[in-house]
Amino acid sequence: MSEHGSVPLEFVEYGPAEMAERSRSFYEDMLRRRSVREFDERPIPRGVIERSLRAAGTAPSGANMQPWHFVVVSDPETKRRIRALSEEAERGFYEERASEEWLRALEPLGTDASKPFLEEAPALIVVFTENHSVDERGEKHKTYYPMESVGIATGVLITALHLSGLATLVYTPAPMGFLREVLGRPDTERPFLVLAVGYPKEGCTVPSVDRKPLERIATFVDPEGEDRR
Ligand code: IYR
Repeated sequence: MSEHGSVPLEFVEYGPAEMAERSRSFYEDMLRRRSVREFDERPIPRGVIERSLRAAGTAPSGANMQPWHFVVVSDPETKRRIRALSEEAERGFYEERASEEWLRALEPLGTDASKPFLEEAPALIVVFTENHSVDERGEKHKTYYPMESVGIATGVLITALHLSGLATLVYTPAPMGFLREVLGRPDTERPFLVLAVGYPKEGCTVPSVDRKPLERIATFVDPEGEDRR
């Protein structure tokens, strides 16, 4: 027995038919998730955001350090500042730093330096990575694999919001150090990305894109002669 204690695992096993149905239904739900760049200004339920953040906080993390912090911004003045500083960073990107190849890759998305969604979306969730975590006693601990951990937690967050009926956009201004100053976060944290959240604007359109087929995104190394299930 570990000196740190353990508890029985709560695990739900489904029969094969229910398992297949659950995975099919989840996949169909996820197929409808799209990055939305035009938001309705209607407010969104705070409880849904809080539960989605709790869900994100269940993500696995290096040495269980849970190296994430989420700042939920609905204050119009703070959103306005984030928009102004983001657009300034984007002008530098689109007019100077971006390579021709990068700009070509972005063409189908139709993006430019203008970021109205940062004010229109009722909430911006700014995700921070903790390079050090501070525990309840105020003691500092190094975190492990913080990027991987926060990436996984953000995936859970996006999924939770989508399945609750809200749209999101992952937004990464470059450089984004200003987010730490604007939101008063400590220097043990680094901004990871901004997640704009809300209802899509009426009549909203999204780029027509397709998803790579399974054969291109996955390889199965099966024993020879094994039946596929
Ligand atoms: N940050 C810029 C550029 C941009 C970069 C990638 I990679 C995208 O997938 C989309 C946009 C912008 O947001 O316009």
